Amino acid sequence: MTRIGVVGATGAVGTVTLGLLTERGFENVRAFASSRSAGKQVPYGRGELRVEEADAESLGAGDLDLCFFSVGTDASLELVPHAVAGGTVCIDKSDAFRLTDGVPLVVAGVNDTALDHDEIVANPNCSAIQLSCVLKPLHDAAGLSRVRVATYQSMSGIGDSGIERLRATAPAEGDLAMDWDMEGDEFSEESKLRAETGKILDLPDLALHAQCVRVPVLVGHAQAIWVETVEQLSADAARDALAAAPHVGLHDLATPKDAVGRDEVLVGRIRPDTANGTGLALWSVNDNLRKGAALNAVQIAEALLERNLIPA
Ligand code: 2RA
Repeated sequence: MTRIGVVGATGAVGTVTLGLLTERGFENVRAFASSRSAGKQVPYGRGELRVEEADAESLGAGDLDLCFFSVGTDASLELVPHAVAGGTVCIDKSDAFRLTDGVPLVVAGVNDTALDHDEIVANPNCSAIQLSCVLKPLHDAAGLSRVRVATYQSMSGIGDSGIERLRATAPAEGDLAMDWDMEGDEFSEESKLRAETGKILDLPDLALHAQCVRVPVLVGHAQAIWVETVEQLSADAARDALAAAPHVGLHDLATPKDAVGRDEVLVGRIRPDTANGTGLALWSVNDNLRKGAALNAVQIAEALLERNLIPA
């Protein structure tokens, strides 16, 4: 039975990860978190797990086959190498290793073939997961030449602090925000979206421009997407390609609420781009805590199991 650790078990993504592992019947699961949360109990199945402190000793002990890390970049940089040294395959949800050469950056259903690794597998940024699920079938159908995307990202993308902040805000006081670090002319989120999507789709030179905004919504990221393709792609052909794609659901006029608790990336409003005779415009929404984070990580684990890269 696969011995699994969930590190960051008390946070928003860790909580969803535990729920998904319960639903899928994983039985040998341990919960880890920082010293602040060690000793707490978290629900698991019909019972509870006692949260253990995540440190070099506990994670490096060699008694875990697989570990999910839903902690920040610094904590991942510190802790993941200890787990790897103990022989544990680590699925890391921070951006610590995503662009590291040799570390697969995987969206289940999009580039599972990259899973040839037995140490670290990186889970992409929630926005890159959502976008890749939409772009992959379009690329397979007609070849992508240019992509523009405007994001509307929910407060849970920040983590627990974002959720608490929105809950404490009166509805009439909600505002847009741009809360990412600047990297030159862009937010780090915008350059991540280009670099990670390029790595996932194996299109390192993909021309992609992103404009990211935070919206006062609790869960569910939305994206307005404009694509140009090498070969002409009609809206009907794009709709057919998306309907056949894994982890994508067609849904016109979907709002973040429609996506909450759902596994698929919802896509609709597929239409010609009136500003560009050869392009298409689309709209997508996704539960950023599920396919955008925890669900994708659990699907990576299932793909590792299928490939016998971790013990069943
Ligand atoms: C955000 N993509 O929403 C990030 C979260 N991981 O800011």
